[in-house]
Amino acid sequence: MLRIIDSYYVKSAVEPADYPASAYPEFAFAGRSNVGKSSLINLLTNHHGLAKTSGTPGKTRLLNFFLTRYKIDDNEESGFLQLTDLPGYGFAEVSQREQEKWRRMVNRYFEQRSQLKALFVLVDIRHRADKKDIMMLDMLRIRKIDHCVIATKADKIPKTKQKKLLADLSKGLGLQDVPIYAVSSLNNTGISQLTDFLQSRL
Ligand SMILES: Nc1nc2c(ncn2[C@@H]2O[C@H](COP(=O)(O)OP(=O)(O)O)[C@@H](O)[C@H]2O)c(=O)[nH]1
Ligand SMILES: [Mg+2]
Repeated sequence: MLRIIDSYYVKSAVEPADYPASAYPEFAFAGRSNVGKSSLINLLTNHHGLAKTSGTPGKTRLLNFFLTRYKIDDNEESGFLQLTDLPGYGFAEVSQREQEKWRRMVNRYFEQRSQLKALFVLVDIRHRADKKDIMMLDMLRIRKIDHCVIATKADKIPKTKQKKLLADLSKGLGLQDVPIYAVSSLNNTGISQLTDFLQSRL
């Protein structure tokens, strides 16, 4: 099992020229504002407060880069990987111009970040498949960027109902061979599915 044993915030950037130069395998987190991206990064890195979590929506408008060191238990293997917190999307009050800025920033990141291995697309397990998430997934499909979907806040739904909700979400989002996992950052459940996914893409 892969475990992240060290992590730190490197920098925030908008322009490719300002991205960190390191070429370690990189994984990015995308999703609506407030879906739980920062909480998940904190849990995954076991580093409380690494990515800021807040109830205030839409505050992060930058790409936030984190460097981490991982260890793989079974074989003493260790190495570095980068995690990137993408700016959240989907707030109604955000202007057309802001949305266009977001799209340009993220498209450039997908185009230029050659060390990008895969994306985690986060959706709230309680919500139906959403236009903005489908748009995000379309961007990934078109660019052939590997990804999985994480249904967050699974603690809000009884275990017995999760399977059906995941199947509905998968269908609604048009996932074909893309896995979807239920995760709770609050209760620390489902995280091993994420670390297994990461490990398989290193
Ligand atoms: N119940 C529950 N709340 C969560 C979970 N993950 C995040 N939250 C809450 O959702 C809000 C937004 O989380 P945050 O990580 O900042 O979302 P971000 O905007 O996507 O980075 C915060 O109030 C978190 O405490 C979870 O797994 N379960
Ligand atoms: Mg955040």
